Amino acid sequence: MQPTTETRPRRGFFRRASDGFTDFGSFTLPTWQVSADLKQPSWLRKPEKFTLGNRNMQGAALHPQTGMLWTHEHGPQGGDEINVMRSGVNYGWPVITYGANYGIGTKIGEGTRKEGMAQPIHYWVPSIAPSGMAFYTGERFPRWKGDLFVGALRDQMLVRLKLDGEKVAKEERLLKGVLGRIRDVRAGPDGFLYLLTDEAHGVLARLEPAL
Ligand SMILES: [Ca+2]
Repeated sequence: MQPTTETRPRRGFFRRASDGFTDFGSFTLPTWQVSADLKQPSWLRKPEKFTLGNRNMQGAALHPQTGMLWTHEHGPQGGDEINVMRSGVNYGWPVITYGANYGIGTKIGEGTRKEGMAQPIHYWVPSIAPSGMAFYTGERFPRWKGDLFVGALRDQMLVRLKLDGEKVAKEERLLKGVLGRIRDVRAGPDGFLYLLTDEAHGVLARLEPAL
């Protein structure tokens, strides 16, 4: 199976993100980072392979307290997800998903749940097209401390997720349609949030608290 040579990316073209057999949709580490005593299921035939069943990651950030790698990925038509990466875990694609086939909306795989495959800690139906991801640990927005921020392309907004451990306790949608397609979000060392838009005349915006 050969990866496509299509050079103009567009949502929905890359249908074979993972088929469970090739390296598409797996998350790999350089071999020097892999501990020899990691308990790995049989599908991890290659020592550098860390996870399976990831579809199309568009954002990642390390949790400021736990150090765990949090990621999000685009679903097909619905089913964008947030996951926490753990060695040896199968995150489901293309066997389970909350999305559907593009255009026709028919079912993909076997449904939304299966034993031995991880559920996302959060998902969006319909898709918001998440892009960029940052934990906020600054002092400028005291009520946002510890929250996870995710940009959105399709829905042109900034999503604030209030967390309770590895659960999403609350979702707030900010700046909808104000700046455009938000490609990246970062928390600056100055405590402000910075947003990058994906537009012909894109902007780098600094989010400051109102006085
Ligand atoms: Ca999944």
